[in-house]
Amino acid sequence: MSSVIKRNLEDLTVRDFMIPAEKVAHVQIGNPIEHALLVLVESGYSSVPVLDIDYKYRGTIGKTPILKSVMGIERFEMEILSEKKVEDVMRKDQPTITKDTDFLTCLKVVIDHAFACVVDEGGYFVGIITRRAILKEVNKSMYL
Ligand code: 2BA
Repeated sequence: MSSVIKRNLEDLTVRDFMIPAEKVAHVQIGNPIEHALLVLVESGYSSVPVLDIDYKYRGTIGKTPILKSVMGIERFEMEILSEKKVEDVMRKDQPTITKDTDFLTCLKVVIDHAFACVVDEGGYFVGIITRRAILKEVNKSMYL
C-alpha cells in the first residue's frame, strides 16, 4: 500500500462510514426466536444485532444458529420457535467498537466478521460498520 493511500485511510474513524442505528435491523433480547427469524427473513440479512429494552447492545443473532436450535433428529421442531428466546441462541462473543475506532482496526475486525456493532461509553447501540463499507473506502483510496 502506498504511503498516500495509507495516510488517507488512517485519517478515517468509524463515524465516517458507520450505518446509524435507525437504519439497522435489530431484534430484542426477550423476544421468541420466531420473531428474530421473521426479522432476518424479511430484512434479508443473515445476522443482526440484539438489543435490550434500553437500546443497549447485547449480542448478535443469525439464521443458522436459530435453525440449528430447532433441528430434531428427523425434522425441524418448529414449535420450539415460540418457546426459545433470543437470549438462548444469540452470540455474545462478537467484538464491538466505538465511533472513534480507527480504520485499520475496523479493517482487521471485518476480516473475520461481516459486521461489527458500534457502542457508546454507556454500552448503548449507535450503529454498525459493515465489510461492504470498509471495502468501499479501500476502493476509493485506490483512486486518489
Ligand atoms: P449478510 O446478511 O450476510 O450480507 C452480506 C452482504 O450481502 C452485505 O454485506 C450486502 O452487501 C449484501 N446484502 C445482504 N442483504 C442485503 C439487503 N437486504 N440489502 C442490501 N444488501 C444486502 P455488508 O453490507 O457488508 O453487510 C455485512 C453484514 O452486516 C450483513 O451480512 C448483515 O449481517 C449485517 N448488516 C448489514 N446492513 C445491515 C442493516 N441495515 N441492518 C442489520 N444488519 C445489517
